Amino acid sequence: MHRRDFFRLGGLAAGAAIMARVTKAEAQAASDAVAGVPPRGPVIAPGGQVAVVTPNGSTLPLRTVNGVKVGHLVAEAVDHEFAPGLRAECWGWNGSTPGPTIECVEGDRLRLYVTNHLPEATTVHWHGLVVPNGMDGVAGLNQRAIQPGETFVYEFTVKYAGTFMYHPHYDEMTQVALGMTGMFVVHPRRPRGPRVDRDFVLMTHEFRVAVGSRRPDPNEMRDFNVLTFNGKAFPATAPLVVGKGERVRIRLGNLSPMDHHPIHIHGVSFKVTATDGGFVPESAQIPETTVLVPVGSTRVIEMVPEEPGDWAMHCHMTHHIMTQMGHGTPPMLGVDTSRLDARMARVVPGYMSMGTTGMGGMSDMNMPIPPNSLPMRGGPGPFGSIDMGGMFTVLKVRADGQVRRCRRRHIAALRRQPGRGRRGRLSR
Ligand SMILES: [Cu+2]
Repeated sequence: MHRRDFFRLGGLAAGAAIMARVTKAEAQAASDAVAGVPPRGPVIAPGGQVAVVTPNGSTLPLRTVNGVKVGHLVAEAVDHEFAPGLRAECWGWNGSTPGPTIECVEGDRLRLYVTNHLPEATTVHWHGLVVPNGMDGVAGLNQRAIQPGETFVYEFTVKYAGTFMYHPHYDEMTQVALGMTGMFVVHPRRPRGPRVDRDFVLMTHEFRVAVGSRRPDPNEMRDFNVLTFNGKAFPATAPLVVGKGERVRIRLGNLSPMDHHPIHIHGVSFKVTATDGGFVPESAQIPETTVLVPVGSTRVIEMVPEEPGDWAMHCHMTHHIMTQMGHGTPPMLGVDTSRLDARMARVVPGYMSMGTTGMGGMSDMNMPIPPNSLPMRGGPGPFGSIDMGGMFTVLKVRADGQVRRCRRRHIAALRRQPGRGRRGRLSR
C-alpha cells in the first residue's frame, strides 16, 4: 500500500469516527433540546385565552390606531430554507412562507395594508371569514388586482371567531404553489369549551422542487417532493412542547395545491372541535387519532396528553414523510445486483445499488447527494436515525413541575369526556 493511500484510508476512518461522534451528539442534542416545558404564552383574549404559537413562524404585529388594529403584509420573494441543505426562492409575505399568522379577537376592526413586491399582480383572500363582498380578494370579481408596486387596504370587522387562512386569489396556481399561504386565528369574545393551555397553528403544504433548481415548480400537479409543516420539512420542523396534563389545541390548515393530508398523532386521542366553517357541537366531536385536512380547509383538534415522552406527529400518506431524493427512483426490491455492483465498482469505486432489500437503511448511509437537495428522509433521534422526512414533527410531552398545577384541571377535563371513568382514565 502506498503511504498516500494509507493516509487517505486513515483519514477516512478518522472522518467516519468523527461523523459517528457528531451524529450521536446531534441525536442527544435533538432529544435534550427542549427538556422543560416553555412558559405558556401571554393571555391575548378574554377568559384566559392564550396567544397562538406558530412553530417555525411568527405572528403579524398589529398596532391599534383609533380602535382599529392595523397590520401590513408585503407580498414578496423569499429566500426560504426548507431544511438545512435545501433553499429555494419561494413567494410569501414579510419574508416568510407561510406568511405571519394573523391573530385577533371576534369583533375587532382590522385594517390590513397589502403591498405588492412581486413581479406580477396579486390579491389577498381571507379564507373562511365573512367580510363585505369588496374585501373578499378575488381578482376581477371583488376588486382590481393589486399591481406590482401598489398597496391595497383591506378593512373589515371580524364577525365570527374561528380558524381561518389567507392566500392570493390571482394566479393562484403559481402564487400558492410558491408558498403564499397563511393562518388567520380569531379568538372568541367569550371562550368556548374548556380553556386550553397551549394553542398551536400548523399550515401543511407541498412543493415540487426539482433537484438543482432555484424555485419550486408551480406547474406540478402530482409529484410533490417537499412536504412541510409551516414551511419546514423534517428534521427542520420545530417540536411542539407541552406539559403532561395540559389541554392542547392544534389548528391545522391545508393550502397545498393538490393533496389532502391525514394528520396522525401518537400517544393521544383528540377531538375535532372546529373547522373553518365554525365550531363543532360537543355531541358531534368524534374521538380520533388521525384527522383528514382537505385542501382548502382547517381542522382544529384538542387533546390532553397523558404520557410524557416524544410522540410522532405526521401525515399518514407514506410519500408525504419522504423528501426529495426518495422520489422517482426505480424499484429495486428483490433485484440481485451483486454482479452489476462488482463490475460497476471497477469504474465507480464504492458503487452500490440501492433499495434491493428495502429502503430502511437509507437514512444511516450518509450517501453523497447533489448540492442544494435533501436526502429522502432521516433526522437524528435518541435511538438512532428517525426514518422519516417531510411532513413530520414531534409532540414533546414533558412532566416538569407543570403536572401538579394542571392535575385538577386535567382530571376535570378528562371527566367531561364521554367514555372516561371517574379518574379520567379511558374506560375501554
Ligand atoms: Cu400528506
